[in-house]
Amino acid sequence: MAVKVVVLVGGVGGAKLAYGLARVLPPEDLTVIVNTGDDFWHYGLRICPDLDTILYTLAEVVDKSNGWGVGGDTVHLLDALRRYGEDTWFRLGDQDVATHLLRTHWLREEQTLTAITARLAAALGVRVTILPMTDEPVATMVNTVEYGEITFQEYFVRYRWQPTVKSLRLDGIEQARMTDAVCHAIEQADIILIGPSNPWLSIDPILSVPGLRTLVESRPIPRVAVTPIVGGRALKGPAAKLMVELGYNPSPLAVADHYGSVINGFVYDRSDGQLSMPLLHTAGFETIMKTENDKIFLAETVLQWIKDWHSIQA
Ligand code: FO1
Repeated sequence: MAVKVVVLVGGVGGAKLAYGLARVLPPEDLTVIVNTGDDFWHYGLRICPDLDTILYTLAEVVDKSNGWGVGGDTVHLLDALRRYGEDTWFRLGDQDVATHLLRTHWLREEQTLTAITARLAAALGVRVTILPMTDEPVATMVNTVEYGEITFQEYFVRYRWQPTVKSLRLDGIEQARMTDAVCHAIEQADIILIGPSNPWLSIDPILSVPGLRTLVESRPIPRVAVTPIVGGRALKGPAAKLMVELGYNPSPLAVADHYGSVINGFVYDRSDGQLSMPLLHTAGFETIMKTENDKIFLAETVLQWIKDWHSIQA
């Protein structure tokens, strides 16, 4: 029996688990729902960093050292912009720009982000379904001590997530609608996973799309998050620093607690010892994914563990 898996992800961290899942599941059984709160306009181009990170990772063209952008890409466009005196704080590779150009062109033709993402994925040979969390623009705004409210990419890339965060706001979230594709995928899923992405910056925007959190919570199936916090530190990026600034202890327990009734299972890193969390199925596995084999192993291990506790027959 086929097991349909939906995974909610942000960028680089979530892409690793999505990659592992894509290697162990038939493409028709995997749907990746991606945060679009990081999306922004830059030089008139619509840039969707997390969607592209997932797309390039699953297409096996991602820059492996950064985890984003296209491997081996050149930066002639950035060099030319610099000659005009521009501050090129957001690094855009030349091949990557083709993605943004085409996406922007198709958006101007009033195609949806869902349809555009499907076209880009098909062209790159990706058969797994990649879905933006919504077709409406939503922007994660970061209220900082140093610069006031700034866009996510200014916070993350321009200031290298060093500003102190006071609060977060999702601009446009009230107008965002759950797409039919996202709704259908969640309704049909046998397992819902949350990747080891930043709960506040990457997963909360997805769960905040009106109706989405309630729909996930209503599904009587395994709903399992994988920790992005190991040994009190973030696997990548600002998760632990942000947790402290928002008043949380950076621990796997705090992450599980934050997801609350969205999840009924939680995977933490085995180096954190034996953790038990009331009302949750928990397991400690090797969650740090450095190599291709690590990604495949974690995906396989998590799926097998879920099948064992939920007696789902593969
Ligand atoms: N991340 C950086 O740290 N610096 C960059 O200059 C940068 C450029 C960039 C261009 C295209 C793209 O799709 C992603 C890019 N990223 C860059 C990654 C990205 O902004 C973040 O990793 C995510 O938004 C956080 O999930």
